[in-house]
Amino acid sequence: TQKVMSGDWKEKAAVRDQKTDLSRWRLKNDRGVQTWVYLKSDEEVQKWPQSTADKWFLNQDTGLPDLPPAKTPLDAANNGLQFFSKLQLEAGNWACEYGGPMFLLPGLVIVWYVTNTPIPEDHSIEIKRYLFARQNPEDGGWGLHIEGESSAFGCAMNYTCLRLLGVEADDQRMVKARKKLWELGGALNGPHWAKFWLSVLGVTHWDCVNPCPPELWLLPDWVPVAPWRWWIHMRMVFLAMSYVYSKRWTYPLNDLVRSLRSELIPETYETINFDSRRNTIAPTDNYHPKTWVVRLLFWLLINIWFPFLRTASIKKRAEDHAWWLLCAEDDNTTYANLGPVNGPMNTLCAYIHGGPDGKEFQEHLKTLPEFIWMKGEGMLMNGTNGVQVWDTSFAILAVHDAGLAQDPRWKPMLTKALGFLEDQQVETECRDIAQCYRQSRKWAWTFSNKKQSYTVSDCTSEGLKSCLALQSQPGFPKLVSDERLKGAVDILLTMQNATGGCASYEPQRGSELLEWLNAAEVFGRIMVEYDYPECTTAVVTALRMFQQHFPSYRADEIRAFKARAVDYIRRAQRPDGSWYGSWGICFSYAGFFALESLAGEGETYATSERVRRACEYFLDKQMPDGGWGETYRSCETGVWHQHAQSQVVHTAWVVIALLYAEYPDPEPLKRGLKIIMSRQQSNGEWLQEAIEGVFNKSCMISYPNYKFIFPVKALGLYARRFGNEPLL
Ligand code: LAN
Repeated sequence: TQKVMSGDWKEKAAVRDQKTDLSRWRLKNDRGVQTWVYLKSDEEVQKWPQSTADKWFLNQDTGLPDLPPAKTPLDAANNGLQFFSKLQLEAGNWACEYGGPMFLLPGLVIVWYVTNTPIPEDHSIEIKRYLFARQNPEDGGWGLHIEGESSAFGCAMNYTCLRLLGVEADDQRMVKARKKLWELGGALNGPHWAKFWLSVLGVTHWDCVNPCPPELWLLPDWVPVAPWRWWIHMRMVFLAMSYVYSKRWTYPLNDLVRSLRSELIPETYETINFDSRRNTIAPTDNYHPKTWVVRLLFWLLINIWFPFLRTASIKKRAEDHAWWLLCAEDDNTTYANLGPVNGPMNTLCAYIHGGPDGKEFQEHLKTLPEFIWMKGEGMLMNGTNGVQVWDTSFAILAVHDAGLAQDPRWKPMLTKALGFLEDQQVETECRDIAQCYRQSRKWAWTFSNKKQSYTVSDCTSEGLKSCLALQSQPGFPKLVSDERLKGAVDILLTMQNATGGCASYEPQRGSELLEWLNAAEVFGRIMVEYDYPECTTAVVTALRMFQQHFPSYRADEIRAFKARAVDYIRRAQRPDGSWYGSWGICFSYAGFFALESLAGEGETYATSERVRRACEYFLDKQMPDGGWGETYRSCETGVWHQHAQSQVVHTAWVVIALLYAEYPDPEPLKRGLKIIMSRQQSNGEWLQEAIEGVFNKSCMISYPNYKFIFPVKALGLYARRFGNEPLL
């Protein structure tokens, strides 16, 4: 056991693990619909060679050549693009792993398992390899995300996932994980979502799951807590959950599940009072403790509503309506669904409703693989069905802002990227848009692809800016018509909150007091949409750019929108000069957005006390090596947490922030850029450092392309302002 504790256990066990032949994996990209394929025959391998991007995703040698060493910022930007351009896919977009969250794969695997769906062996092998690779070395557990400390949620779900894929309970790594889970009190100390999934599987009993009544969908729209007002991810997860919960559907008991009961719960199953465990939760998992309000509500539902008031006919009406909404979601997204949690859950709903041969269930099975990603350390589930539109727009704008769009080396790449955005602009409205509470989507851009079809304020904005920026320059084709550009602006003009700020998918529809009903425990700020400096800035800058080209289109509305939005940005600044970031880590991310908003109104270091405060905030945080680095704890706590090492991405963000602020002294920027340049590899690449993104305050998510996009932008913007003198 001494050895087992020393870390050696992991390597030893790994020797026994199977691994597929990484040279046989290919990313298939059908106009932005991405799936990984494992080629079984040598003939297929011959016919379909691995691309440079495939190799890079799989952590294989890309074979890309060494470049002349960069001396100036623009040398470094061009070297970076030399590498990054090779990662562009045939369809014109960029792709990458979008992992980080550690609660997604288990949902997928549980759904496959309980629906008796055969899991391809290559998938099973690689998922196991990934989960073991991501096991925390100290305690053998898993957290909410790859960098997080072990939690009951992470341990219970990923342990279960491995067992369903055939790992033995006496595998040393499982023994260690179990020990950690038991220390945390076992699966009954997990959050609501763990209890939900484990009750589906039959490891726990439905009585330990806090109520999810589909009846909420029958409430009239004016009711302040009606689900249509919730943040879209919460209401879509709740929709599927409420359907399954109402059915209390459970997989028929078998030996494996019986064994899991004793592995995951340190008590005798038969003696457990499950109802008394609805609110037991490990401290590691209790990021957002439930309020007395939501506890009281649950008590009333359990003790009064379900036993005495809920008639069979109400139950049926609620389930029928939930099913109708589920079908609308499937139709409107061609089964892609909003995200990686409701996707598998809707699959289960379809199975419960129509059985294994039902059309909906079969369609879901075909679509689920679009969430899967294959990388060097194994197979994982992405946070969306890809990053296609988002990363492609950001890439275009980085080259443009760096002043390199006219460089003949990058024109073909940019033209292809523009073609991709043209192809991915959403062309149609939803069916039954009002009844399924959807935001308008015609001429919007999404985060991933047109198939998923969800309007996002900033994705539409970055898409619009990319098209405007390229199409107005000589040498680029005009692919997106004026009418379509105006259509995107029409969408943006629907996105403003009463405060002036913009949210993510929709304007805020319910009171922030709804956060009192947040019952997910592991996440913060999830119940309604909020104002975000990032999203607001994206919209403001898109409207600004649009007005330069179309000064008379809805001019008054746009002017008023911008003024109110920038005013929100001013109000959102904290007294210390910072802005809290919700989608990237953390203050460095929101800061460069906010300062871009202000710069457009002429507020810079020279003219604005507010901007000077923001600059001082960042300069205070500069590390002795000249870089910047923030840890994900900033997002959790709302206070800057210095990273032990400076980070390329954070350094780029802060340099960009200071450039937007027109900070007069180039010295601190030079020191930052030197760090970025010194970390660049001889082939132009930058290597992966700490995780970059976040959602819901507590869960981190990877943006691997940011380490190319933002350094290029920072280096180029610097050269445009201070000249392209050698820095190294
Ligand atoms: C995303 C990814 C992109 C992100 C930005 C565009 C960066 C942001 O500016 C707006 C919000 C948005 C679209 C966003 C919202 C929440 C998502 C979809 C995610 C962070 C990716 C994963 C996350 C989703 C909620 C994960 C599933 C987890 C649940 C709690 C349902």
